[in-house]
Amino acid sequence: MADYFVGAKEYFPGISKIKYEGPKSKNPLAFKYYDAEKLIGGKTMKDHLRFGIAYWHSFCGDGGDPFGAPTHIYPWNTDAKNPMDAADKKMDAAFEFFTKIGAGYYTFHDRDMAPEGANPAESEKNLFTLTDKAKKLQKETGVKLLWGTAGLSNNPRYMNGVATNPEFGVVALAATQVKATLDATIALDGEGFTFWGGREGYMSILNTDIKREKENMARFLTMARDYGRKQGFKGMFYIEPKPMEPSKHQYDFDTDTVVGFLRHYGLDKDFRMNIEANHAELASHDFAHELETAAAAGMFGSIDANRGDSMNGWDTDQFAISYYETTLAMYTILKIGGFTTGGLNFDAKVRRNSVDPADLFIGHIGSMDAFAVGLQAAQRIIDDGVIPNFVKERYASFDSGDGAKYSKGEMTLEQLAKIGTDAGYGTTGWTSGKQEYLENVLNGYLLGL
Ligand code: XUL
Ligand code: CO
Repeated sequence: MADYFVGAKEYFPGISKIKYEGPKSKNPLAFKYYDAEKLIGGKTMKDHLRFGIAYWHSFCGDGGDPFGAPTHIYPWNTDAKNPMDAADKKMDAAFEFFTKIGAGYYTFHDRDMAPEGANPAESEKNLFTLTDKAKKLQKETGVKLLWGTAGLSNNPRYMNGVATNPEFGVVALAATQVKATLDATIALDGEGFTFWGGREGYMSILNTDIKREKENMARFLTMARDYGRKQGFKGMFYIEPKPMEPSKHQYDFDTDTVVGFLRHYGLDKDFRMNIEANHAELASHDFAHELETAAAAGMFGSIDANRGDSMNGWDTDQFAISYYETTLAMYTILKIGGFTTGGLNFDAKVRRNSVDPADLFIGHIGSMDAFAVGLQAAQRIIDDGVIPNFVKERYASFDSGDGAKYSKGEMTLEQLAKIGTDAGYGTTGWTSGKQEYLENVLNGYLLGL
């Protein structure tokens, strides 16, 4: 698409549509590796990576931190007559950005898009006004909605929890937001709907009934699922695991915890994981571990692409730039046949002191390039076959003979023990895991070898 802006005003003047210029380019506002139409394993990079832009960080995050005032002063706010006017202008800026950066998708919270009103009906009206505008802009630009979500962490009424709040009235107010945001997501042909439960957890066991809170949470999610399906929502529901922050103990701790919860309450057909790299790290997991765990459970859905800081214990939401991490992430995605409803949503923000409007582009460009590098390296892993074949071979003793019988469940513990007794100790088990070798092979792929 040609250079483009959607409203009365251009919000990122001097920046045109970001182009692929190749690895030798020194232009900070050009892609070095992300070449949207380039085919990797028979599919374009664009279709593999399904990039999404997070409305909240990119157009709402003000750079403020617990120690200092906002540093990101946006013209769509300073030029506005009132909050609805600001929301309208912000959406012009958002679609200008989506189009110029060349991302096919975006994601939003209800409150990112439209301000809360004086009562639930007014909040809903505000959201639907902006939804109508988004629908029009999606049609004009071809940008699509990856997922919507209700912003249920910010308002003080949620300080004791959302669906897990001990006060029924709060749960009912949360329902007004989830219902309206589902309606908006459906109207915008969203491919997913996410629940991130930052307030679904607790701070003190002394005032908390865990059993009751989890049951209430499952009930709430079931109602949301049923309402969405009744309204014709065909997309995927996602849970985004995170172990802590802002609550001390969050119920959606990590993928395995959430998989167990969803299966226990019969929600596993409609819900999948939205895995965030920085959240994995907070749960003491690698990003790749969370992705592989979700894939192994058949419940991988989407990705919130970012990175943390291994020396910090909080969610720094930085742009993912490590080729090592993007390669392992894309390897998992390729192994399971690619994204279906999901994509790579940049749940990432520029730093407090990154105050040039161009920095928002540069942050996204770097991470889009990093995933493009990761995609190509992951394809090399698959094409070369050394790593996947090593893994397959490592478990080969379960593919034939007694091992195969064991795998099929055709053996008792007595029969299994007899095989062990007959074989004796010998050197059984003395097989190298070859980790160093495999790490070296992987490094070769990262260098394009
Ligand atoms: C918070 C987080 C959220 C969700 C959407 O850590 O990741 O931005 O992605 O609510
Ligand atoms: Co996230």
